[in-house]
Amino acid sequence: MNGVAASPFLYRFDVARTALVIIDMQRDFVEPGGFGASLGNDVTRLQAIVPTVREVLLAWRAAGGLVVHTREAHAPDLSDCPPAKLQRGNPHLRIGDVGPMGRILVAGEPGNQIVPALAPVPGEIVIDKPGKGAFYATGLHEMLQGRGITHLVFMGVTTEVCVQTSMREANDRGYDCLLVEDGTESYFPEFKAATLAMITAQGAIVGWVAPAHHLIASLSP
Ligand code: C5J
Repeated sequence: MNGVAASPFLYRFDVARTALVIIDMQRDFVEPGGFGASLGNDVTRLQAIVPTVREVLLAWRAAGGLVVHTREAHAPDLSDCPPAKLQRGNPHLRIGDVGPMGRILVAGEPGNQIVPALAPVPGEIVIDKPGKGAFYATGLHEMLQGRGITHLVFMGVTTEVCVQTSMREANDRGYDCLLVEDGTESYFPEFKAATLAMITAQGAIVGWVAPAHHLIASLSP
């Protein structure tokens, strides 16, 4: 059993029953010309966490833990993208439009790929999700149940949208969830801060939060 010095209190987990879930570290969110930038956001804030996410990913792989990567991705015919999602916001490029990295948030396009530093390796699970949450219309819960997973450690972007939605979905399904606070980022620092506070409120109502070095230290033999 491992223990991470976390907020609001110690997070205990067994690597064999825990998956590291990396949410949407895709070019579409962290590079210029993608979906995030099309909404007018400064993507350099999100790029900055890539080295930390990689450090945790390498430590997790070395510890032999299961890794899950997600991508926000739609079918080329957008049959899995409801009009309510397609029409929302005021981006200069909408989902499915052609941008400098191919069609925005469409599976298989260059912009939809996970950034090279965090690329999945054989044996890791890669989930394409049409929603913000990793559990909606993906079969992820069944995959995790089949492997005996009870705990999830989250990183990725954006903190208040796809990461928080996925954590809340996971919490409702009975997983104990930890968010790596410097392994997640938002285009809006105040939204990230509010999300960390909401997750840990009321005695870990959604889960725990800890810095990457605390998690890595807990993985050392
Ligand atoms: C958003 C995400 N923000 N991955 N997606 O639309 O958080």
